[in-house]
Amino acid sequence: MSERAEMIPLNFERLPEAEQLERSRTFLARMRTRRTVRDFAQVPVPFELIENAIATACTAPSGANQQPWTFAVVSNLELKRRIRAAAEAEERENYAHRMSTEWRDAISHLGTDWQKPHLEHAPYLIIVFQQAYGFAPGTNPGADGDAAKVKHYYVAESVGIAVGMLLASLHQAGLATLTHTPSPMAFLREILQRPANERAYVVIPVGYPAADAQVPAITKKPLSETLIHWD
Ligand code: IYR
Repeated sequence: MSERAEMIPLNFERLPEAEQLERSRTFLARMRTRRTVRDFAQVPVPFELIENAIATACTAPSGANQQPWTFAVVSNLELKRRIRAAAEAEERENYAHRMSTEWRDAISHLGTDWQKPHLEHAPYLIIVFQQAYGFAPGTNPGADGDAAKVKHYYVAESVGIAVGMLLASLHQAGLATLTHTPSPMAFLREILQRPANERAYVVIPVGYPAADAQVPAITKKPLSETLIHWD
C-alpha cells in the first residue's frame, strides 16, 4: 500500500466568459485545420518542438497516475530506414493477404498502400510504447526474473489520451503528423531494444508537409451526429 499523497490547494484561474469563448473558438478553428499527412519534406524540425509536445503528452491523466508510456524519438536515418523496411514488410503482407475485403473497402478512399516512404523522409518518428505493466522501484527489469511486476490500469485509455494531446501540441506548433499503426508492431520493440513490458502503440512521423503534399477530400461528421445533449 502506498501512502496517501499530501493534499495541496488547486492552482486554477477562473477566466472571464468572453475570454473562455475566444480561446475555445480559436483552438477549435486551429484544430479543424489538422490533416493527417503522408508526404513529408526532408527538412529539419527544431528538437524542442518534439520535446515540448512529448512533455505536453506527459501531462495527460492516466490510470492511478501510473503514466504507462514511453515516447521513443528517432531521427537517426539508419534507424528510420530499418523501421521503414520492417513496417513495409508487414504492410506488404497485410495489403496482399492479411486484410479482409471489408477492411480493404473501409480504407480504400484514403488511397494508402504498403509503401511507407514517410517513415524515412519525416525528420522525426515518435514511437509511442504502452507499458503493459511496470516494475517495482528497486527491482531490475534488465535481469531475467529479478523484477517485481506492478499491474497497470487503463493502459490503452491513458496512452490514447496522451497521444491525442501530443498530436494537438504538434499541430499547434505548426507541424504535420501521421498516426501509423503497422500491424503487427513487435518489430519496433526489437529494433528499439525496449523492455518486455513495452508494446508499440503507434508510430507518428512528424515534420513539415512536402510542397506538393495532397490529402484526401474527406470531412468530419457534423456535430449533430456526434453530440447528444440532455438539458
Ligand atoms: N495500417 C495500414 C492500413 C491502414 C489501416 C487503417 I484502419 C487506416 O485508417 C489507414 C491505413 C497502413 O498504414 O497502410
